[in-house]
Amino acid sequence: MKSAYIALGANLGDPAATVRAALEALAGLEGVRLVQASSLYRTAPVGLAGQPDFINAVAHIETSQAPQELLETLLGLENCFGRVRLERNGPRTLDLDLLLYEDLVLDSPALILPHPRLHLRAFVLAPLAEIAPDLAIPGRGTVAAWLPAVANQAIERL
Ligand code: PH2
Ligand code: MG
Ligand code: MG
Repeated sequence: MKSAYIALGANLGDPAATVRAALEALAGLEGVRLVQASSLYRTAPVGLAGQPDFINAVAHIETSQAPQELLETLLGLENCFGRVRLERNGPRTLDLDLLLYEDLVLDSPALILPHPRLHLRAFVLAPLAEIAPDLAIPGRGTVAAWLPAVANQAIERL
């Protein structure tokens, strides 16, 4: 089994209920074991203003799925939750991003690991720091070391 971290985000419908349901759905996936989930966080939108606040969380899983396979599984789950892609960074019922897969560094058209913006976003770093502060982001240092860099971003633990 390989260790991976997934970011969950939602800001349409009942986002907290969606994120909780998505965590359960993750745990029920073939070849996936949910190791730990962070608390839920209410976060201000990053990248595109004028949309509802997000609910964000991070999950640590163990999986027998390969990275590309896992990515497709996550996109399938987004679709199950009614994801419609209209504009970049725009509102969504559910976003599932693969943040880290073991200590893999990958730059392919479909998948970049570690997630290229994970160390710049409080809505990812804060929940990740809750469950894995000492985790290394390949090429960047630990999660905890990056937290001060995002201290100005609005985020509230529920
Ligand atoms: N996701 C984005 C863009 N902006 N902002 C917050 N607060 N939370 C998100 O999950 C988020 C975002 C693109 O995936
Ligand atoms: Mg995203
Ligand atoms: Mg995404």
